[in-house]
Amino acid sequence: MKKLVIAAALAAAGPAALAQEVTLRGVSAFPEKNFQSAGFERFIQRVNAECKGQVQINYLGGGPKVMPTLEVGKALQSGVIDMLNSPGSFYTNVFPESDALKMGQIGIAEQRKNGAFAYINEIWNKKGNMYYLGRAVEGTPFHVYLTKKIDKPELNGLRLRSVSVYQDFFVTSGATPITMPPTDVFTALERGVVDGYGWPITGIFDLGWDKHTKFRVDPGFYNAEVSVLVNLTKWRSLTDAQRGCLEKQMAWLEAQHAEVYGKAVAEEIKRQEAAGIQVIKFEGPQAKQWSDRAVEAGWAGIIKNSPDTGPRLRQLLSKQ
Ligand code: 173
Repeated sequence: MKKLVIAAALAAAGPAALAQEVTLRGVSAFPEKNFQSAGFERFIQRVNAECKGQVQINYLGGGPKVMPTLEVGKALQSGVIDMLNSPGSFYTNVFPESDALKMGQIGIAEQRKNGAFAYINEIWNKKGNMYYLGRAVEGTPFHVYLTKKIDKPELNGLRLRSVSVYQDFFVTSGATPITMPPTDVFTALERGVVDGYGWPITGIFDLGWDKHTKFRVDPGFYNAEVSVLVNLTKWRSLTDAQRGCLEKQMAWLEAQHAEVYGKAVAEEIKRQEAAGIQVIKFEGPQAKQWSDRAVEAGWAGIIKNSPDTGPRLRQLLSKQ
């Protein structure tokens, strides 16, 4: 009798109600609990609380402990994992314009309104088999951090830890970029293999780099981007209700960005100062030269590698 009642109730509710709870395997490209993983980790907690019975995320952890940093995009594209927290700069080996997300002069809320978000998804779907679910870090500019002093906005003769984010800007400024994932930077600094590195304003304490950092160059440039992506095949296999629940929790996360990251930037600036990191601050025309060069070099690189999508990405991600 009981069985019959349940069967009738399910039949009445339609096929969606019969869908099983789905568990997604999620990975962060950054080590667990690092600044750049924290937004994603809050999102996971929220999904696992709010989407019970529909969809859950099994967090496999983050950083090279789980998989090589610069292989995360391939793992998502092929479906080895279902969900990824990563900047576009870590998966340019899937499609090079992934790096363009760092150039956003408008926030994710605006990108969702002006067509940028839809265009990003068109590219990410087609070239990466990825669904771009939303942004996990924004509002934190990148900076150059150094072990040696510079007195003009040039980087001649310096060897700097890099990834694609900084590549064109560093080369145009005269530096020699040395590509390495975040978890190799400490040893490279310790051994004097590099004279500095690129990194956002937030997070240098997570991996102990403050111990080997003497200077930060201001102003910062770009807008550090870390986003949550879902394997597209997996995304399409979910029900509307499951997708809707994930979208809803992402909206919840993004709504906190202004407050969370505004506060974090202010705190990190103070913490760097307290740690004795000196600021090399370019002002006036020198600051403009530095910032303009970053933007021009950044877009030139993206448009050269992706002439089909680069110009439209530039238009959609720039302040009008
Ligand atoms: O490794 C990096 O410097 C990088 O690409 C990045 C991007 C976003 C946030 C932090 C680091």
